[in-house]
Amino acid sequence: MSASLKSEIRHDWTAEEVRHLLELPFNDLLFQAQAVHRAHFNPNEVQVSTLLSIKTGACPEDCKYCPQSGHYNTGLEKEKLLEIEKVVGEARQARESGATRFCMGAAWRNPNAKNMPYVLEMVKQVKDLGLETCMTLGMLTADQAEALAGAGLDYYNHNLDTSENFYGQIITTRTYADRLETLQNVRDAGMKVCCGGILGMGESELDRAELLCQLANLPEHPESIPINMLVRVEGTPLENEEELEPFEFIRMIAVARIMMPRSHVRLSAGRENMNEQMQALCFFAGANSIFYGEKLLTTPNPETNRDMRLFAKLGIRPEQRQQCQDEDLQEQALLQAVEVKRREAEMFYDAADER
Ligand code: SAM
Ligand code: DTB
Ligand code: SF4
Repeated sequence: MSASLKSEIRHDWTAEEVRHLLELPFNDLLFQAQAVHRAHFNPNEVQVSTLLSIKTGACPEDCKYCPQSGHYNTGLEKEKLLEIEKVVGEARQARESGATRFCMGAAWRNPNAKNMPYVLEMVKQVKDLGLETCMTLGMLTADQAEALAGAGLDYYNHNLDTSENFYGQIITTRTYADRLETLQNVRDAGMKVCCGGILGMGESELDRAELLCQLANLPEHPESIPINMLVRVEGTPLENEEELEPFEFIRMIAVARIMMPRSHVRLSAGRENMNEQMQALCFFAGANSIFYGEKLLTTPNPETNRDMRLFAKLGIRPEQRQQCQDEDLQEQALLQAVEVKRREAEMFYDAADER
């Protein structure tokens, strides 16, 4: 792979350039994305994260896509903040199934002073299991970000979701600037940033190009970029939104890969409605992370056995986490467990089971 492909990290993208990439002939775009991907990553490895909703429903924000907003009646049963032991138990199970990162999400506008000690303790105990930790709790002050970093939180997820222009049509209870401020607080506290968006909310191609520009023109590229396909949930204002053309989704993955070559691009929500061929094309376009586990936060995700079967069919292995040497032994045990699961999936591979 040429050195120039490997070294180009840019923060000066224009929407016109991004639209040009989005509109390339499909094969040219995928070829370019795969070349960039191979210059930076092992193309046969995918990082696996598991999600848990630690506080479900009754959110004061009005995000039109979200089943957890208290503004809409989606029939979701709201829950209080989960107990620490319950969260740690779920994290242990996720580790045993082969996840390397555990992401905890709360339906909050922001965490309050009463909640903070609990979430900090969750971070410490989940980290002690040898997992990478990620949280998504809404807006953070600089002090809250510092406290989470101090507890050992590796990643903070806070999505820009769409372009600045389209944002006001999706959310009215906070601004794009609020979002950017939290991202800055997370960076200043020294945590890794997980930030991406949702496609299929009725946005234009220009909105999608502008979202990618916003992400790539941040002072540092987010280490993790979740690209979510809208999960259309009954009761939300977007329940009847027209489905996004699947090739447009794959194109966005490919362009994200080209623009942010060292970041993990996550094929995020929406996999439940994607067939295996579509997911394989997303991996070819440069997606190298997934949410793994039968539930996202409140909506279904593919069964773990199905994912392992897909990995086996594609010759993909779960990526090892980056770590220091004294964690190697724990990691080896974990990888062995994943390999056993993968072999089992291979043995029980059912050629008729195609979706
Ligand atoms: N309340 C926090 C926040 O909004 O930052 C954290 C939880 S929120 C559920 C995390 C992300 O999930 C949102 O930013 C959005 O990108 C994604 N999300 C929520 N509902 C979704 C849906 N129906 N389809 C796809 N992605 C969704
Ligand atoms: C992200 O970008 N997607 C995840 C995670 N970050 C927190 C959440 C997807 C939620 C999908 C709808 C639900 O299950 O409630
Ligand atoms: Fe609340 Fe987050 Fe859902 Fe918006 S996306 S309603 S902030 S849980």
